[in-house]
Amino acid sequence: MLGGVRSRTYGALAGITAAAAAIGVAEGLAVLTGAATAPLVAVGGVVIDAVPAQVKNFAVDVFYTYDKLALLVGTLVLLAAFAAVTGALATKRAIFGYAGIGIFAAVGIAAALTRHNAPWYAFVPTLAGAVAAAGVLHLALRQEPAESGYTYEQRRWLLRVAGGIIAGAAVIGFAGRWWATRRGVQAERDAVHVPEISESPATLPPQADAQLADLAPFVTPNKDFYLIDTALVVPQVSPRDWKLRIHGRVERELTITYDELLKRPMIERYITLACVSNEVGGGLIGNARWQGVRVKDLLDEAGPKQGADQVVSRSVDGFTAGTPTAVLLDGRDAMLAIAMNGEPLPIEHGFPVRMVVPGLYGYVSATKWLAELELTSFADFDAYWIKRGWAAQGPIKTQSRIDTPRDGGEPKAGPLVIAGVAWAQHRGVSKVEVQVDDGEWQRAELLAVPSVDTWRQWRLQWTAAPGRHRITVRATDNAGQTQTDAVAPPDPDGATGWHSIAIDVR
Ligand SMILES: Nc1nc2c(c(=O)[nH]1)N[C@H]1C(S)=C(S)[C@@H](COP(=O)(O)O)O[C@H]1N2
Ligand SMILES: [Mo]
Repeated sequence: MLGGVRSRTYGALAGITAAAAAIGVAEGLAVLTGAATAPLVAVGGVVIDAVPAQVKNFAVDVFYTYDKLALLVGTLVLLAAFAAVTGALATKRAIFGYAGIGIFAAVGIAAALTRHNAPWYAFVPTLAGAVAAAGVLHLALRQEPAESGYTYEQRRWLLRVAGGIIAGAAVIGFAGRWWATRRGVQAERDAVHVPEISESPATLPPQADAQLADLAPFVTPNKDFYLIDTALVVPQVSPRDWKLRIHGRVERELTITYDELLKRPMIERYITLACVSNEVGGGLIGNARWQGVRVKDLLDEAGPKQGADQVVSRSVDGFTAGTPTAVLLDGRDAMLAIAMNGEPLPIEHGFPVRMVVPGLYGYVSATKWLAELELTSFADFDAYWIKRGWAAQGPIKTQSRIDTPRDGGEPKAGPLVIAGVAWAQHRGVSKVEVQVDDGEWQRAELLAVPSVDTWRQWRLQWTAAPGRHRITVRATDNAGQTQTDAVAPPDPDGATGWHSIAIDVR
C-alpha cells in the first residue's frame, strides 16, 4: 500500500534530486554550448524580457543592478518546488514524475531556442538534463515502497545517492559558472592595445575636481561606474569574432571587424552617462573618458536613405536602443567606444565595443556588446524599452545632486562645504543654486569642465548653526532653463524634481 505522508516526502526528495541532476548536467554542458543555453539562464532571460513596464523600476532596483543572482535563485527555488510536488505525485503514479520532467524540458528548450542568436544546438543542455532527471527518478521509484515511513533501502538511497547527486550538481553548477567566466574573454580584453588617438587627447582643465570626501570624483573610476543591463550573464564577445554590421535603409551596407575599427581615426572625450531610471539624488550616473570612432564617420560612409530617422543599435544578446539619426549626425561626439578611462572597455561595460552618445539617456543610445546598427524609422521599429512603455525620445534632463553633507548626516556646527554635481549633458550647466531652509537661493561656485557633455561639480561655503536644516539644490542649463521642481518618477522619460536633504547640525 502506497501513499503515507512519509512516502510523499520521499517522492518530493526524489523529485528534487532529479531536478538537481538535470541542472547539474545542463550547467556542465552549457560550459561548452554557451551560458545562454543553460535552462536557468535562458528561462531567467525570458522572465527579464517579460517584466512589464510598470515594474521596470522595481526590477531595475532588484535585478538589473546587483541582484541578478536573486532571479537565478528564485528560478531555482521555483524549480525545486515544482520538482517536489511532481516527485510526490510520482509515488502514486510514475507518469506524473515523467510528465513533470517533460514540462521542465519543454520550458527550458523553448526558452533556450528562442533567445537572441541562439545556436541550433541550444536545446542540448536541457534535453540532456531531462534525460538525467528521468534516470534518477526511475532509480528512485525502483526502491521498495514502504507501508509507512521509509524503508531501509529508501533511507540509504536518499542519504547516499540523492545526497551525492545534489552535492555533485551544486559543485558542477558553481564550477561551470566560474570556468565559463574565467575562460571568457578577459585575457583577450587585457591583451588589447588601445591605439593612439588621431586628434589632441581629452584633457581636464585644472580645478575640475574639488576632491572632497563624499563628493563624487569628476572622473568615475571604472570599478565604481554604475551598471545597468538586461543580461543575466555578461556576454563574452571575442574581438576576433566581433563584427559590426551597418545595414537597413542605407546606400551601402558596411561590415567592420575589430581590427578595422581600431585602425580608424579615433577621438577621446569626457562624457557623462546617465540612466533614465535614476531617481532624483540617485547614483545611476557616471563620468568617464571614452575613446572611440565617431558614429558620424561610419554613417556618412553607409549613407542613410531618406526617412531613416532612427538608428537602432543592437547588442549580441538582442538588446536594442533607438537613437535619432539627426542626433548622431549633428556634430556631437557620439562614438563607438573601445576604451574607458584609458583601458580597453571593461567586459561588463560592453567589451569590445559600445555606443556612447552625449546628451541621451543610456536606454536610447548606449548599447553595450554592440553587434549592429540598423537604419530604420521611429514609425517602423520600437526598441527594447520603448516596447515596454518608455519614451522613444530620451534627452537627459537637467539635474543636480547634493553629495556632501550626506542626507541624514550630523555635521558639527561651524564652517561647512555643501557640494555636489549637476548635469545637463550637451547643453551644459550655467548655474547651480542652493537653498538652506526657507532662505534665499544662493549661487554656488561652479568648478571647471572640459565640455558641455559632462557633469559639473559645484560647492558652497556655509556656516552651519546647530539644529535641523533642509538643503535643496537646483541647476540651470546654458539655454537658461532652470530645473523644474515638479516631481515626476523616472517612467517614462526621466525623473524630475529638486534634490533635497535633511541634516542635524550639532
Ligand atoms: N546590451 C545592452 N546595452 C545596454 C543596456 C542593456 O540592457 N543591454 N542598457 C542600457 C542602459 S539602460 C544604460 S543606462 C547603459 C548603462 O551603461 P553601463 O552599465 O556601462 O553604466 O547601458 C545601456 N546599454
Ligand atoms: Mo538605463
